[in-house]
Amino acid sequence: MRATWDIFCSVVDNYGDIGVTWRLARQLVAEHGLAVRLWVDDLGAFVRLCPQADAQAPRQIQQGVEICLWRADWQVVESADVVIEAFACELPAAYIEAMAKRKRKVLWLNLEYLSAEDWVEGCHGLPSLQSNGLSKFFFFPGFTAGSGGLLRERELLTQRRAFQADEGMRLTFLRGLGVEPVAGARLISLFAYENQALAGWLEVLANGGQKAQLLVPEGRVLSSLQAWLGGAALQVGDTVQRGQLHVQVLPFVQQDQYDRLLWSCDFNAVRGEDSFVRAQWAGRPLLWHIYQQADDAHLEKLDAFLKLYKEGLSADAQVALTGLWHAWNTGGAMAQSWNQLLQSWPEQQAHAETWCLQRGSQADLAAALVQFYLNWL
Ligand code: TRH
Repeated sequence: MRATWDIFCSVVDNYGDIGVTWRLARQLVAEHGLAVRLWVDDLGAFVRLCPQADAQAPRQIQQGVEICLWRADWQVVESADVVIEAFACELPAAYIEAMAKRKRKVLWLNLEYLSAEDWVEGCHGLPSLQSNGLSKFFFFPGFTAGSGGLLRERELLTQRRAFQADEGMRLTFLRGLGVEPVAGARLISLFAYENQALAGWLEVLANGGQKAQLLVPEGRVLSSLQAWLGGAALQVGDTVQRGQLHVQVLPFVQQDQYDRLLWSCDFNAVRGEDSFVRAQWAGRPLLWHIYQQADDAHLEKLDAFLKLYKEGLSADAQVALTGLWHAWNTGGAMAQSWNQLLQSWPEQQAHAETWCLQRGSQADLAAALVQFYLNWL
């Protein structure tokens, strides 16, 4: 009998929680043949990622995954063989009871947030004994072999390479989004939170030596873009030009389409967790707007990633990258480090591909979870 998996997702804010769990659930079904239920407490957020879904349905099947509304008034259900609480969300007490009572033992995992910090390897896979006698294991995604790895579908890098090698495919895709590439322009995607550093970057792009075409999916950064541009509120489909800079507002697309957008661009500004990983799989230079935490804890996470990512870059390229990422995440001045980055552009491009290939040679997160379960049995 195939193993059953329950994934619990509480949507805190934004799309990272549901983005990660939806991607994981689909992969467990498609590549590992598992029976997966995804419990989500905010179907509205889910519908944004999966527009064909029904925001009212308590249960529905989408791409082989059973999507279940996680209601506050929990109705007792039998627990699965493997239970994942994503990002330390709190499971319903009655469900935990059902796990403890189940004849066949249950693997209980807490899937943590992604971090490149050193301590991750030491904590990955550790059990914690709960008061009801069950053990909960901490599963840490990460960038190194000693971590739980990164979400990466089996054919992703092959598909990405085929797409990038075929200019026709790229053009068809972009035109499908209503984007007509501007001749000679550097194509940039922008997905970020509200960001004070944006104005400085837009300024340097507008006054740059090369044209830049900025594609901005609908979302929080539009308010910062709007502030710089002035004028009427931005809408999907709007295009604006300032000097060398051409800006276009795109719709929020499905995850697979967003991947293709990242693959199509020369440079990707991404945020949070999932888009950050997807930009790495695009094999193109990137800029990360990290999710802000109390006491600036996120800046340590940012530096931990930079420390790993910078390995193998020349000193100048490292300085440019660090300067740019710090400015972006602290509301600093972007112009100098952007211009420095342009000076090391071919190196940054080659490095992004190398980084992607290195990470791509490690086990992916879904496979690592399945292996963890098999070892535990
Ligand atoms: O939305 P986010 O800011 O999510 C964040 C982070 O995960 C953060 O760590 C977490 O603490 C917080 O949520 C609660 O960024 P992220 O992780 O990139 O998730 C966005 C998802 O949206 C991702 O799966 C990609 C997807 N996406 C689309 O499907 N279409 C689009 O057009 C765009 C721009 C994104």
